[in-house]
Amino acid sequence: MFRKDLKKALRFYYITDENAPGRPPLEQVEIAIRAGATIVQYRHKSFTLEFFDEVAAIRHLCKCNGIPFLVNDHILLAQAVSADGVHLGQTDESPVLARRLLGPDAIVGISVSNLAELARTDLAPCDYIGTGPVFATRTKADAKPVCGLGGLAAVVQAAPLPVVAIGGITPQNAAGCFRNGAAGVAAISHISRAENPLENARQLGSVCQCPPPADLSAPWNDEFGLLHKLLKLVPLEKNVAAFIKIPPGDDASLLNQLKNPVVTTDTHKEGIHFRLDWQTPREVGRKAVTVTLSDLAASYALPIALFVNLTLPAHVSDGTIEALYQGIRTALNHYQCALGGGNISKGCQLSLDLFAVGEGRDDIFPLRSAARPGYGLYATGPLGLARAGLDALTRKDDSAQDLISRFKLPRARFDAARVLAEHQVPCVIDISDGLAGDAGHIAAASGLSIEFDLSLCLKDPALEAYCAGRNITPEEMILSGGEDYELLFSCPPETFNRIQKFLPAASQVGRCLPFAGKHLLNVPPGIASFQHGRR
Ligand code: 3NM
Repeated sequence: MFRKDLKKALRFYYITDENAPGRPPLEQVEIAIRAGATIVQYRHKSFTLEFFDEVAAIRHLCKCNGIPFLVNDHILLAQAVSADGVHLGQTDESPVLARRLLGPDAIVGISVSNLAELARTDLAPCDYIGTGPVFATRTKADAKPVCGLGGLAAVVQAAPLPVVAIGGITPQNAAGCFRNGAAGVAAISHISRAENPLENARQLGSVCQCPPPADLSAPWNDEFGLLHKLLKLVPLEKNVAAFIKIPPGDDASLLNQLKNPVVTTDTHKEGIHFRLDWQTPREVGRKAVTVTLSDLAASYALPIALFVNLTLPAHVSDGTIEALYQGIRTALNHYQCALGGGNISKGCQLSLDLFAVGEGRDDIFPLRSAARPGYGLYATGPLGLARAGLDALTRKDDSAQDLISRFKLPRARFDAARVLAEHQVPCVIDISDGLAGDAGHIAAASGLSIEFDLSLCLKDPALEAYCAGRNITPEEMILSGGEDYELLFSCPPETFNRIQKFLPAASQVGRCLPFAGKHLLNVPPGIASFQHGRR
């Protein structure tokens, strides 16, 4: 992912020093990142597996801070720690092998100290060149003769790849390297062996014009401290405090008595339900809560309390976790739901397992099995928008922001649920699998056939415009998948006529018939319902 924007990433290049007295590589990298380093290379000439944890920790730190991490010499070590790439010397393993083993997205760097070496080097599998020593260095025992700014400029002019200057780099001579065409400067001892390494690193960062980050994002490690902090981030608002007798902080929280407790749970896993390269952590937190509470809306229950079980890989930073919780808080405040408690554990995949408790109604609890032949099938709002938004996201189409935000930030339709409940609509489901999928659940549970009729269905103009540009039909988007979280409901047509004035965006999407051999009728060929994990 860094390969595309490599030139920018090469600007302030820090290489670890295994021989810096009293300053281990992890500490060096922390300092370099604090000062604005844009890329880090782990270099350890006498590496053995006893240092594996050190490499993994540095790798995590770079990931938390969005900085590419490369390994010097060792292709397999780079692979083992999922590094972003390798840097190879002229006598190391070949760049061709590195490319083959690490894949097309890996960054592959190669050392080239002069024009003769450049002429001998196969640059096809490489992404950048390290040239040096530009100035005298004591850090590399077997360094080639100093090439000076002239030697650097010669390689820069002859090479088709960005060049990083290395060897004896200081803030005083770095500007000369940039003037001679270097894409970046790589430093070791000016930082690793300095009396005041942060100060030296900051000076170098300033010459590189690489601003330091607001703060270092450290990998999380204190489960209880973090939980405590997060619970504080979501204080019990006055309007929901009445739901909870003893708030979170003990082993469990004590809820006030509920007449009709309704309980639901939902899982949101990175890579399956959300992607942090598509959605911000705030958006992920907000959507996860909304989607979970939407099940309460579809049960005519009002939200009372939400419980959050977070699984966090070590590389997820405190900042990301806090942003997730800020999103959770936004949604909880919006739907007037209390945070009842939570748990945090380490795991390989970032995941939010949410449990919600709601208060159901005395008079009705809607069921998927309560549709009857003769009833109509209706949706509380326009459909297909979230599916089209997902389509736009995968195609990196930034012009469809309205649709993308329908995918990222759906609404739970408690407002519509209240209208349906007051009209005693017996059959409801929230649309999380697309119309075909969720209508299929109703048809199967009710033992009948549903005939789609999308000619009656309200079509959103943004969806129609998007589909026209993509040469697909809105019906495909409406039926074939997506997470609209509108409510799909079935009731007698007379009931719908009475409801419509309270829900002007509601429209008919089909009708219920006695079972006719198939649960879904009038489905255009090629429509498959979207299911998580089948992308
Ligand atoms: N490679 P310092 S010079 C690792 O010329 C390395 O290829 C070089 O360390 C090369 O910043 C060098 O302490 C050492 O001079 C650079």
